[in-house]
Amino acid sequence: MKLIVAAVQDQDSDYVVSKLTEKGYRVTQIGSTGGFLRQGNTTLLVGVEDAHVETVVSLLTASTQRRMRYMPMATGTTPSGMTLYNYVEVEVGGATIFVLDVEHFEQI
Ligand code: 2BA
Repeated sequence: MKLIVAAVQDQDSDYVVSKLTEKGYRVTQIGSTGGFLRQGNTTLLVGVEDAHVETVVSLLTASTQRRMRYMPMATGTTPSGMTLYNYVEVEVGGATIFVLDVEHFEQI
């Protein structure tokens, strides 16, 4: 058995979860924050038999999109002390996917 951990964008999370549950996969949705942008994203946990990993990864790939985000970056200060910002473009997602071996699985 494997545990698939996937960071997806909030905009895609409801759609991805509905696609996964439609196909009979069980999923846990956790609100998370990306360390670089410090913006909200969603972490999904999907426990599956090994033979289903490829299907779930394909589903995640098909149900998420890459998007541009803009991150404010301080570039200096005016003589009056106001901070000046530029926005840096950052491309985020579709999905960042980890596939982990599950040592033990039990439901009580
Ligand atoms: P964030 O950490 O907020 O990263 C958002 C996007 O910023 C990343 O998109 C990437 O394009 C860029 N980025 C991140 N760290 C960077 C750095 N040190 N220098 C330059 N650009 C950087 P994605 O790669 O698609 O990642 C989306 C989200 O997936 C991340 O949000 C984070 O929450 C998660 N993630 C990505 N890689 C991870 C990893 N190796 N371990 C744990 N979480 C990860």
